[in-house]
Amino acid sequence: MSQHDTCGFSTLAIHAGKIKDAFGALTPPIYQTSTFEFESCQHGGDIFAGKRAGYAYSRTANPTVMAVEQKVAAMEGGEAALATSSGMGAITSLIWSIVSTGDHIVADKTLYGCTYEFLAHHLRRMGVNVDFIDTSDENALKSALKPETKIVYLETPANPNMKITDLRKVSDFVHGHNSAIKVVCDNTFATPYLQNPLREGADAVVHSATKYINGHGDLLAGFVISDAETVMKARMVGVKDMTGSVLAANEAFLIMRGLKTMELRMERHCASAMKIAEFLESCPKIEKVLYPGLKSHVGYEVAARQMHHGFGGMVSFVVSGGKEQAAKFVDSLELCTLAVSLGDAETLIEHPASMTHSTYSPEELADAGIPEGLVRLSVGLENVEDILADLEKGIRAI
Ligand code: LCS
Repeated sequence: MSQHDTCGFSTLAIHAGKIKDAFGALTPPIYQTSTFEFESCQHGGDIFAGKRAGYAYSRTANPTVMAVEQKVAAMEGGEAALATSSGMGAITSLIWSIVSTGDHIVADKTLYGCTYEFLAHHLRRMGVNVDFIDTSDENALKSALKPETKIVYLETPANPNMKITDLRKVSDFVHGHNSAIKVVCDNTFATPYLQNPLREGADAVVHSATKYINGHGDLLAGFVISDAETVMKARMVGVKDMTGSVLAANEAFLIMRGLKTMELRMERHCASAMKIAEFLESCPKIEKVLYPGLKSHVGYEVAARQMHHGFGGMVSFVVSGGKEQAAKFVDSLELCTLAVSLGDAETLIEHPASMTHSTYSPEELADAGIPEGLVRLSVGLENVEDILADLEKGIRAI
């Protein structure tokens, strides 16, 4: 048993992947270098051939980036991790390294808007067939799987309507059908603190580390976590040759700095989000509150089982009166910042239908369960009473 199997989350977030340098530096050195000097032609050739360990060029590996990769792999319970320069870099680098023309992907209908755009338009343009279904519906899953299916792709909780999918059930069903199909879960909303899809049977996890993993709204990054072979392909085919979505050493340093407080941050995000969800549920002008920690959420029981320690910091709600009233609500707020992105110290609020999910047509939005009046709140780390007071302004405005 390795140390990582016995340590608590915050211990891993602080200590895993530690770099031991010549000076005993407490924090990881930033290896701000594009390339690495070889001792001889033989030495360089051996590194390129994979015959010996070592660094050659920072598009494939860099010590600071490697440190954050090891940390995140340990936090997710995966064999290996690949860091990328954005969440979209992680998603596209993984998928490009798996599929070819003629292959098939089954994806959930409710996804982050750019993931949907990539799958629905650009991958299809390249001859990869993609079917969008409700992956929590076993019959839909059963009829969607084909001999050419390579990936089943989903988010839970899903952006932006917090739909919950039972990862264990989907993974067992898909692997029972064909063990070669990779179940890929975007774990951005849940974070590795609250949910570990690999432990629920998924094959690969992707993250937008721009969000909670970094947690400070000051950079873009992504991760792929999986078995060593899948990660190696995502690195050597996906990033090295296809997307070039390389994470910079300085960003890796900042992510490690952010991770030291991840457990503390998530506890506060979860506690405040629960209070805010309960408050919104008590407001007659709010048609529906979508938060998996509420007993009224259809996914509550599954979420309570597969998400440990809490239900996350994202709360979505439907304002009565549709888009016009939703806009009035959002525009009347002062503390909550009107901005896309999520997982930061600042509470952020946005209107998915016109912003993050504007890549969906009105019909696709309806089919994916994203109403025009839906507002998405990323509950920040401010004093919760101040956030509640601001939201009361929104309620008064509608
Ligand atoms: N996956 C999910 C679930 C996301 O929410 C996002 C970005 C991505 C992947 C892509 O990550 P990025 O390339 O931006 O690091 N979500 C955003 C959002 O909801 N608002 O702004 C970005």
